Amino acid sequence: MNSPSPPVALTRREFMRAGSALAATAAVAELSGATPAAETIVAPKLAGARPFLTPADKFRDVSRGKPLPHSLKGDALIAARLTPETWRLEITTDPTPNPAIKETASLGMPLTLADGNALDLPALLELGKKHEVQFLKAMQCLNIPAPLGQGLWAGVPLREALRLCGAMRNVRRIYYWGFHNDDPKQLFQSSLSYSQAMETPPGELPAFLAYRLNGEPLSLTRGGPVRMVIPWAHGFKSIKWLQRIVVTNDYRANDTYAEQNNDPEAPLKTAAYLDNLPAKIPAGQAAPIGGLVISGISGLKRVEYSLTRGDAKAEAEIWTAAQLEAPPADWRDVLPAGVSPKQILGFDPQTGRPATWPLRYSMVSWSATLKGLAPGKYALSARAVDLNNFAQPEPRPIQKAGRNSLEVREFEVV
Ligand SMILES: Nc1nc2c(c(=O)[nH]1)N[C@H]1C(S)=C(S)[C@@H](COP(=O)(O)O)O[C@H]1N2
Ligand SMILES: [Mo]
Repeated sequence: MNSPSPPVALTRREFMRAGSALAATAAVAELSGATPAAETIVAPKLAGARPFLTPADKFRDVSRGKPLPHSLKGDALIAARLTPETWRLEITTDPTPNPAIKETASLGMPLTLADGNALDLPALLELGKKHEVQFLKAMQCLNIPAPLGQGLWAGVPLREALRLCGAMRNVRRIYYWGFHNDDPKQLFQSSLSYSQAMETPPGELPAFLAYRLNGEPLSLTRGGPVRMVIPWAHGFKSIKWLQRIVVTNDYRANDTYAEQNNDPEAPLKTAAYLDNLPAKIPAGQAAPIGGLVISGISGLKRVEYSLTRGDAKAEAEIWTAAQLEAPPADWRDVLPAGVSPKQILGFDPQTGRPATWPLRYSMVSWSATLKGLAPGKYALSARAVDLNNFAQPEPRPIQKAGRNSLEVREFEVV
């Protein structure tokens, strides 16, 4: 593998400036002495112009159900127990244990609607006073080649909720689902191993029951009142409108996603995504390019891009390091009011600085500027290189373990 020069970090302010794009483009064009083309071509909207935290209603939505749970209103919403007052979480043993497994799971104290001891929101918030965790996480679907959004999520680790149920025996996995119109066909279920739920490695982020996003109560649109969030996984493990957790001795992952040919244990991928480019770029003008990059389970070393002439298929790819968005100089500029980075997992609790950059399971922008391109057709691609020096789409070219193909954008310099 070639080793390009180390990436240069741009401050957020520089990114925002670059985001007000044409001005920057024009300035570079002026420096290079080129005559601006008569035809006005709008520069690509640069990634840095995106807010660091995606507003709750601006996430790309991936939801099943008819009617969609977040379209319910009034009495239907109350009947669905999806208001803060009516929300309940049941934690039980497997109602349909696999007959092939002789020992069945048991719980010291199941939490059920029937027994009147299901967990309600005030009890969960009370648990949060002692055990709350917060962290930044990008939501990304295993099957969609673009991040859905990034949030500051807050809630209670799943292990703390499970401890409410007393002694457990013969539990190897934990299944959970959300509201699905009481229709088995609409069930969207996911699962974790017992160890994944209970034993968070130091420095890692726990599976948790989220009740806040970006400093606000978790909205119905994003899966509130309470949603599961699995930091290291794709979106399908982060079940919205959470209502039921089941402990079982069935050792198999029975995620709904597994039935659709997806790898149910695939972790979030390190991957770069390219913003759209205009179809035509005037010769002599510098063209800003960029996109987003998610730091997945294998971490991120750098983002690289490659530009090839569209008419020269055999041309060797040359990969050039792009610039990564730097951590905000002042986190107060991007975090909800009153939240200090010292409280957020993944940051040093003393200094408030991120322990890694980008933070694992979060996303940042990357950018570069193309200059001096001769007229002709081009193809641009971008890739992430992880901390094992594996360049996308390695080490996992199996797309059903998480979409990780190289994106290509074609354009013409005129
Ligand atoms: N109850 C429920 N939870 C769900 C889903 C769903 O259809 N129903 N979709 C999952 C999938 S596949 C993804 S990618 C994420 C998307 O989260 P978002 O809509 O908040 O962006 O939610 C997950 N949680
Ligand atoms: Mo998804």
